[in-house]
Amino acid sequence: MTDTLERFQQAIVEGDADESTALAQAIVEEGRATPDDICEQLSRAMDTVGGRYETGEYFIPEMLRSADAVERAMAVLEPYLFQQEHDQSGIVVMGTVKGDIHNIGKNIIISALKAAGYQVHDLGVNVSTDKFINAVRETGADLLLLSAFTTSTKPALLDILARLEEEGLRSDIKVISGGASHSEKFAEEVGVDGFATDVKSTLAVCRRMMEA
Ligand code: B12
Repeated sequence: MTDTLERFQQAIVEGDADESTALAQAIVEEGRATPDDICEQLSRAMDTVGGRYETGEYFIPEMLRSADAVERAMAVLEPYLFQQEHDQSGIVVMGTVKGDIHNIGKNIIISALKAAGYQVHDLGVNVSTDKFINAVRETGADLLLLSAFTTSTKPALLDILARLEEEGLRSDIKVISGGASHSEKFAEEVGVDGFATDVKSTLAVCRRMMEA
């Protein structure tokens, strides 16, 4: 890992948005770190933050400061991380499910999908089942991507799948889920078509589902 990347990770853990943004600029100027390296460091930093929250060293305000440090840095990093391709790959509806307000991972996936040529409809966070169903119907989406970061979101995911079935939409769309605290077992229990853990695996599963 380069020294700049290491300091970048540290700035996020410390919730120093000025420093993380300046270091993001330095990373872009140096041009040495690969997009995968950067995404990995960013996730590691947030894992450290989550770990400190679990042990009682950090509280909500510290998590929010770190989230802000990522968001501001992402504004600088986005064009470097995700090079624009121009082909139309498919229509995606994406949002964080009801009861959940985490959005960093969702926003990163959306940037990557847009750069890969998908038309993405971002419904935001704490999205109700009705809003997902309406968006799927109105956009004629090929893929529905559901972010769920806390394990208590299981009923919300099950509700969305049940409603897709009830409304006769389930066979027309592939449903993919992901997010922190989300395991393959969890995804299987919910009954989605696909699951992924990071940018690379998400793009791969989307491509596979589009070809199916
Ligand atoms: C930052 C943070 C917050 C911030 C969120 C700010 C924001 N703007 O998003 C705030 C402070 C608001 C917050 C609140 C809470 N949080 Co919180 N939070 C985190 C933390 C530290 C980082 C999340 C993050 O941004 N990670 C970095 C990104 C890049 O990774 P990611 O989100 O996993 O996304 C990647 C992949 O998952 C994937 N992905 C994401 N979405 C999707 C979707 C699809 C379809 C696919 C295929 C892939 C995919 O790709 C992304 C890019 O690689 C995590 C710990 C952690 N290690 O993740 C806890 C964590 C998720 N939070 C947790 C908890 C408990 C809470 C609270 C309940 C705390 C409380 N007592 O109030 C509340 C819940 C609020 C709510 N109703 O949602 C727990 C969840 C535990 C569980 N098992 O359910 C965690 C795991 C912390 C912990 N270790 O205890 N949190």
